[in-house]
This record gives sequence, structure tokens and C-alpha cells, in this order.
Amino acid sequence: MKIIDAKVIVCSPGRNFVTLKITTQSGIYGIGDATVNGRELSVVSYLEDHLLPTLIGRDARRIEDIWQYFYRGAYWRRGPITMAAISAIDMALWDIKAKAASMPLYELLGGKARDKVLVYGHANGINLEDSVEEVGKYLDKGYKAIRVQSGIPGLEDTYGVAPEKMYYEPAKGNLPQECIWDTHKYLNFIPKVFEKVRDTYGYEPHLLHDSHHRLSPIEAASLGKMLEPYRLFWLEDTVHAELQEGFEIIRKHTTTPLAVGEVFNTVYDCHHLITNQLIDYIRTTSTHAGGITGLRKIAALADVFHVKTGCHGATDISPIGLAACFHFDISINNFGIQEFMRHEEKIEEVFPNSYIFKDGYVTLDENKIGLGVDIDEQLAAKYPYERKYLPVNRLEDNSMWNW
Ligand code: GCO
Ligand code: MG
Repeated sequence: MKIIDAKVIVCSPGRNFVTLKITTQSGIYGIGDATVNGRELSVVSYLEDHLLPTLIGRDARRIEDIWQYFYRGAYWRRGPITMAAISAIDMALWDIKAKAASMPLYELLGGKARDKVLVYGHANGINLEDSVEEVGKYLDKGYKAIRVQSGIPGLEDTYGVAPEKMYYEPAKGNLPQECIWDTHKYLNFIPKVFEKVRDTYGYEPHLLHDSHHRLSPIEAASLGKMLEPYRLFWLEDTVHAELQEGFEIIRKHTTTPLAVGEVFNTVYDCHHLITNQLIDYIRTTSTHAGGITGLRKIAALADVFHVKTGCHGATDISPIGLAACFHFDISINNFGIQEFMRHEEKIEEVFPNSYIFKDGYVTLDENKIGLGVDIDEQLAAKYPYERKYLPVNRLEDNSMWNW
């Protein structure tokens, strides 16, 4: 099954996406997601200038070999750009293989290990009352798990909060927005949000929270401790995980479950945290950690060490990347939860898909072969690329901080 064509499609139906389409001699094609938010064109160049010329002519059936060729075959390996490019190739090849077998992809991954995939949505409020109200809306929609973020009194902009609510996307503007951060204000406020949410809705819904890399290990430990009474499903990205030994400090002090890894790209980024049981959920995702092949390697290691998966599924993961996550989620045993932010309608139109949300879970259409998602290229062409940046953070004294 010879690969005869591979092309990159960039579109911006509300936000930028990089899509790879691989076509084989038999006429079967597959698609993959290579979007890196705010750095899209670097992946386009890595694919077009370096990988695709060597992909043409290869046998599309040899997924592991092609993965290894691009992973081991690169002297300068790993990193988000390299791995997003490999991810897209990998996803497209799995899509082709499953289409050739006339099966939904999960069948090739061992079949369903569960009937449905637990997902969490995002309740974002500009203040405490607004956040509590938003949680109610998600409960009304049937969500069983909800991530809660809130504007912080005294801070103008807070990660995870925007007027668009359901379709929150932080990358905007022709130049990066500069936000001001203050950990003291944040730590004083966030426990009150969870206290109010639990007082209002009780302990049945799963609640999650993302600190988005802003704390030091001891601050993270203190937050985890303060949140213990509210029994979170997870506390995510408290610290930037570059210094992984820092997680030992957090772990020593709190029983709040910890999630990390949406910015990780390989099993080597997470093996210390996994093998030392310093985290409970690994957030690596299809689009950034080497596709289905990369994710399966990470999940297999995690399984041995009581770590479950919780794939990143923000709106910068296209419906193709999200579909790849769902097939992976449904087929492994140590699945924990899947992030599901939902895309705007015009994105859904460009990427017609077949995953179905109902009562807090996503199911996959058994009659759809491959990934069960496509790209409408004519429609995509109507939305050309727009340069957009993720924001940056400064502290109140104007020094740089993590966003
Ligand atoms: C999440 C993430 C996102 C990221 C975004 C960056 O947990 O969903 O933290 O909100 O900020 O994906 O591109
Ligand atoms: Mg996150």
C-alpha cells in the first residue's frame, strides 16, 4: 500500500489547525492533526521541508517502522514541533489501516476495553458566582465531570476565563497579550470557589482544576492540601514540570490527585513522574506525543505504575486529534478521563466527525471506519491561516512568569 501523496492543509475556522492528508496508491487516504497552538507554521515547515519528501513511496501499512524512522532517524529528536509532525503521520497511517480493514480504528487497537469514554467540560466564570452558575449549566448538559476555573479578584485576566465561555481559546491577537499574575491572590481565592461549588451541587460531580504551571512546588502542595476537603478528581499542572523532582514535595504533602503532561511529547518526558508514582494522571495527547503509537507506549508504562490517562483535548486539538484520543481512550484499560471542550460549529463543519456526547460520556459510531472524521478541503480553504499567539505572563513587578 504505497504512499503516493502527502499534503499539509492549514486552515483557521475560528482558530488555526494544521492537518496532514496522506493518500495511498489504492485510493485510501488518512488524515492526522499536527496543530501546535501559536507555532503552527513551524510544524508545516518540518513536515513539508523535511519529513514528507521521505514519506512518499513508503508502505503505509508499516506504521511502527515509519514512526521509528522519523523518531530514531532524526538526529535532532523529540520536542513539540518534531513530535507533532510525527503525530500527524502516525494518526493518518492508523486511519488508513483501519479504513483498509473496514473497521473503526479502536478494533485494531484491541477492541473496546469500555463502552464509553468519560469526558470533562470547562466551566469558566469571571468571578465566583459566575463560575458556580457555569458549573450548573454543565450539569444540566449532562456532564459528570467539570473543570472549574474562575477570574481572580484583583487580576484583570486569568487563564481559563473568557467571555466566550464554551469555546474558550487563549490564542488571539497579532502579538502576544501580556497578562499579570499573582500567586498570593490566586491561593487566597481558589479554595473558596470549590467550597461554594460543593455547597451548591454536592459531592457527586467530579471536579477538576488547572493551575496552568504557575506555582512553586511548596505552593502547589499547599493548594492541594487546601483543596482536599472538596475531593477533586485532579489538580492539573500546578508547577512547570521541567524540574520533576519538585513533584516529590507536592506528593509528600497532599492526597489531592495530580495530573500533568499536556506539553510533554514522549515517554521520556514522563517516565520519572510515572515510575516514581508522583502523578495520578498523564495528560499527553495524540497530537503532541507521537500519535496513537506514542500514546500507547506511554499508557503501557503508566499502567504498571497505577497512573491513568487523561488526554489533553482543548480546542487546539482538532477534531482529528480528538477522534484519535477517543479511539485510544476506549481501547486501553488504564484510561482515566478525556478532556472535551467542544469545537465551534464552523470547526465541526470543516471536520465532520462521528463521536457522540451523551450523559457525560462520548461513544463512537460502530459503523464509521478509520478515525471516523474527515476534512472538507473546500470549506477549509475559505478560512486562511491567521497569525495568533498564546498570551505571556508577568508578575506585578513586570518580571516574566509562566503562562
Ligand atoms: C487545558 C490546557 C489548555 C491550554 C491550551 C494551550 O488543560 O485544556 O491547559 O487550555 O492552555 O491548550 O494551547
Ligand atoms: Mg491544562
